[in-house]
This record gives sequence, structure tokens and C-alpha cells, in this order.
Amino acid sequence: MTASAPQPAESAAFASALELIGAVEPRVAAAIRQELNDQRESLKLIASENYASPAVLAAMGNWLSDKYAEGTVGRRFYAGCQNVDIVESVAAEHARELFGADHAYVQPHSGIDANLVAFWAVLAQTVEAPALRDAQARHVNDLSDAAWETLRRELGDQRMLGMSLDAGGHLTHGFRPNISGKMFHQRSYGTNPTSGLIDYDEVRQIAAEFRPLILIAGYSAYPRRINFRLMREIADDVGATFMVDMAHFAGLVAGKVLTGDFDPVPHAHIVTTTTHKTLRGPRGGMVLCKEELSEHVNRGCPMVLGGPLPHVMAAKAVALAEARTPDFRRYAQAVVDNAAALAEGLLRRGVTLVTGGTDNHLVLVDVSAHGLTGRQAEAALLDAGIVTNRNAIPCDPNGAWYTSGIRLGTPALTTRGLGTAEMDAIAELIHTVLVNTQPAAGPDGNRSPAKYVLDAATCGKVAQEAANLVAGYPLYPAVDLG
Ligand code: DSN
Repeated sequence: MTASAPQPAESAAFASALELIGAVEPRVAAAIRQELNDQRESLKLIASENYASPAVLAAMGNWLSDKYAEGTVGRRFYAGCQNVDIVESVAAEHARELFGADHAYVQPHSGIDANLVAFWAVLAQTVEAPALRDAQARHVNDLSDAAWETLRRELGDQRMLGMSLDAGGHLTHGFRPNISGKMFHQRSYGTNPTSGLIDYDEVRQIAAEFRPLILIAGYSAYPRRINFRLMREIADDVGATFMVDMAHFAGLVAGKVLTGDFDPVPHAHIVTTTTHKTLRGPRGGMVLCKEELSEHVNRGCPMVLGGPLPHVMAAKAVALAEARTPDFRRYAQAVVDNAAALAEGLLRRGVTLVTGGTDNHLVLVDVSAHGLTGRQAEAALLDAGIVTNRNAIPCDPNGAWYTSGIRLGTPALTTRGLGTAEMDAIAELIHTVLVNTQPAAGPDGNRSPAKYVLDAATCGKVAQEAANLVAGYPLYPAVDLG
């Protein structure tokens, strides 16, 4: 999305849409307009966010939204789904071809939903549970309480092994606050305390002891590649199903930056993802799997999903078509190059990074050396116009709320066209904020994990430089709303 002149068609399309909306509810039209302005002005380093193309956005705003289409292509619970069938088939075809998957299911509304579809598919395929087959064969609303009770009994004690939350794993990989933590008994593997890297021997040892039904790999805050060939070997040794949640790095797989041992699709039995992060599509999810799991995956709706969102599936089809182009490959490589440049810039200035660097799209900064919590660093950076999010680091003494880390990611700024020189400039800005922010006392006089002081002059100077940086790389340059 590098600089180009406003295009009359794109500008007119979005301006007309806003006019229509504004005639009914002006506050909503104003908020949409303001969101564009805010995003244009923000130096966004949230590792899980991106900017979808105007074509992807436009695919979501239309009458496909009006259609109910529970079931899947060829097996709908509603009549009149011929156009939804086309959209869903095209998205699935692109996904299969792009990722080299046997099967693609493009209905999940989010990453959590995609994971739930995958968990239930694995349970249905591997656990002898007639009640589950029965549940899948009907509409979920038709199940009696007694049927659910039987189902729970039959599923029994199932186990999942995933990456620990503070090492960068995800809540939906069997942790208590998520339903997966209630469906499965969970154990985690962490990272080596010295290198910060996954210790595959440790994973092997825990898997041998714990014997999980599902071994899951994937992360939301691990700045390194995972060797999926090794993980699959470990799963095979203990008879586990190997699942990968590639939500964060799907765009790097699509863009052929992650290949061979680092491409999950050939190695995993089942792969889930979101479509809005590095993949740069609409907000949503997707499941890819081997043929033997496809029938169970296709029962995701109505087993665990509400009615599909045909307009979002249309946008997924558009985004996946975009991801098949040479341009997208260049983009994926630039995301990783930019993350490396950001990491090098921070390291050169003495900032501590978990694992000492990155080889994917994200960087995890340990801010404890600056005497700060992640929450203080996140807020001070935001004051200075730099949008990040706080994140726990391995064995974090400040827990998941205040944390000791901030997570930085390059997918969004790379979409705007910023390159490695700008990443070095951003490293300078981040370093300036970190060294000039001091923890402050709370109302009781004690040091507070949330309060901080950043002098106004430094804050203003960094904010101005951040604004200048993004101003040079206009967002949605083809859209001029007047
Ligand atoms: N919320 C996503 C992230 O920021 O990584 C993961 O679900």
C-alpha cells in the first residue's frame, strides 16, 4: 500500500458508503471516518494487526451479509445458498492452493472459533464417542441435556500439550480462562531460561510423560521460527495429533518466507489461523487439514460455530487471491526484514530482547532493565505516539496484567511501505522513551506498577518524529474522503 494518487473509484466507493450510513446514523459514519484518520496518524506496532486492502474491505460491505448458510457447500440447512457456495468454494480453493493443504474450511469467525472447530474435529476422529457422532449429525440446538451429559462422559479425560502462556503461547491452547482449558487437561512446554528458545528435547520428554491427545504449536509472542518437522516427530512418537495455530505467521507461510521445516502445513495434521494478522485479510479464522479430518472439520457449523458470515468469506477469498501474488511475497519478506532491522536497532542501543532478537515478524522487549513494567512502557510509548502492547515475558515476575515486556510487530507498518531505515529510526524513538520514563509512586506513596513519569519535552519530540515518519507513508492513499 505504498503511496499512490487517490483513485476516483475507491474514493467514491467509500465516500458513498459513508454518505449512506451517515443518513441513518451520523455518529457511526463519523466514527468510521475518525477511525481512518486515527489509523492514518498512528505508528502502529501491534504485532497482530494489519491493514486490509480496499478490495478486502469492500467485499465485506454488501448483501452477502443477509444470507443464512449453516452447514457447508453441498450440505446446507437453508435453501438459496448458491452464491454463498461460490464464495465459500473460491476462498477454500485459494486457501488449499496457496498453502498446499488437502482441505480448507473458511467459515470460522475468529481464531478461537477455528481452534474450537479443530479440537472437536480431532476429538470426533480419535475418541470413541457415539454421542459425539450423534451430536455432529444433528443441529446443535436439538441436543437434549441428557445427550450433552452422555457426550461429556464419553469424551472423558483428554489431554493437550501446548506452549506456556508466559513463553508466548495462546490462551486457547488449553488454558483455564478459555473453554479449551475446560475441555482438556493441559500441560505446557516453556522455553530455555538461557536462550529463550523452545527446547525440543524438553517438549519430547513432557510429551512422553503426559501422552497428550493433541500436541499444539503456535504462539502470539514468540519471536522465533518453530521447527514443525521436529514437533511432528514428537507427536508421532507419542501417538498425538499434531496441530499448529499459525494465526500470527500465516502471512509468512503464504508469502513463502517460512518454508521447509518452518512451514506447518506439510507437517501438521491440522492447522488453524486467523485471516487478519500477517495474512492481511478480513477479521476471521480458517482451518486447514489433512483429508482424513476434513469431514469432521466441515461439521464446524453448526457443531461449534454460528451461521457463517458469507460477506467475510468473500473478503477471505479476495485476501487469499492477493496473497498468491508476487507482491505479497515481497511484502512477507519485507515484514521479516523490518522486524530484524527493528531488533538490531534496539539491541545496538542497549535494549534487552527476549531470545536476543527475532526471525519472524515480532520483537519482544524486556523492559525490566529500564526499571519499568510492561504497562508503564506501553502507556509511555502511547503518550509518545507509538502504539504497542504489553506482554508477559518468560517467568514474568509481574504476571500477565502488568507484565515486564512489550511486544512489537512490523506487519502493519510494512503494509504502509516503511522499510529498514525507518525501523532504525523507530528503534531510536522507542529507546528514547524507555530511558526517559521513570516509575512513579501510586496514591499510597508506594511504587506503582502502572504509574510513570515521562517529561513533556521528550514525549512531545518523540510524538512529532513518530507523526513525521508515518506521514511519509500514507495509509489507503487511494482513498480521499474529502
Ligand atoms: N489477540 C491476538 C494477539 O494480539 O496476538 C491473539 O489472539
